Amino acid sequence: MRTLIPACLVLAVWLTGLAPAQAALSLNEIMADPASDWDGDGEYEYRRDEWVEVFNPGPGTVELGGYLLSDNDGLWTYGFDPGTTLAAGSALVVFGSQSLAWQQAQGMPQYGFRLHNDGDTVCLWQFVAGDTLLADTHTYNTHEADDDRSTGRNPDGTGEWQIFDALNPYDGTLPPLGNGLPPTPGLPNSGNPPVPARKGSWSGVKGLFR
Ligand SMILES: [Ca+2]
Ligand SMILES: [Ca+2]
Ligand SMILES: [Ca+2]
Repeated sequence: MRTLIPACLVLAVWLTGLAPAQAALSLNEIMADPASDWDGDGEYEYRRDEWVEVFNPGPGTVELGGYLLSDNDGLWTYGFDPGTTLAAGSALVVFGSQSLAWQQAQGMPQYGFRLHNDGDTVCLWQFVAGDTLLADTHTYNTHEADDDRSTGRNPDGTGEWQIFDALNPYDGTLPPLGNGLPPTPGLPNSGNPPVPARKGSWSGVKGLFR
């Protein structure tokens, strides 16, 4: 577990000779440049409040043991607990604070997700039957990683990547474009109403789902 890996796409080609495997779990939403207390620990911190969300598109429940996240520089950033399950149509968020705690428990250097604000790649791996498969990967651009903008799939799990920019609208022309929807850590990305405020807090966004 302590072994560093090369850039994930290179390793994926080496391991499988293929593009990302057809897996039961997808990367679904990424908050690379948080400006709010997203993990709810009472304070903003640029590493602890980053987050990565995965989604199970179905049809069955997925056992998350054996799935790991890495960054593109060769560092494992989080391993899902064996025995954890995710129902079809459900999303699960992992905050930077959880990544730091997991790395500490593994005796690894504690960098968290290291989601660079000038663009980066996130990789989702699956260990299965002695093989390491790249389940999903997403490379985002600088404009996707600005204060409290997330980048995510719409529809969930299988859709194209868009910017969820309700808290910090993107009015440029580079793809992907903003969709005016709020970031939704731990909740499906689709089907939530646009948020009119230009800048807001996560507590304000959460209020929309009560
Ligand atoms: Ca926080
Ligand atoms: Ca960041
Ligand atoms: Ca979401």
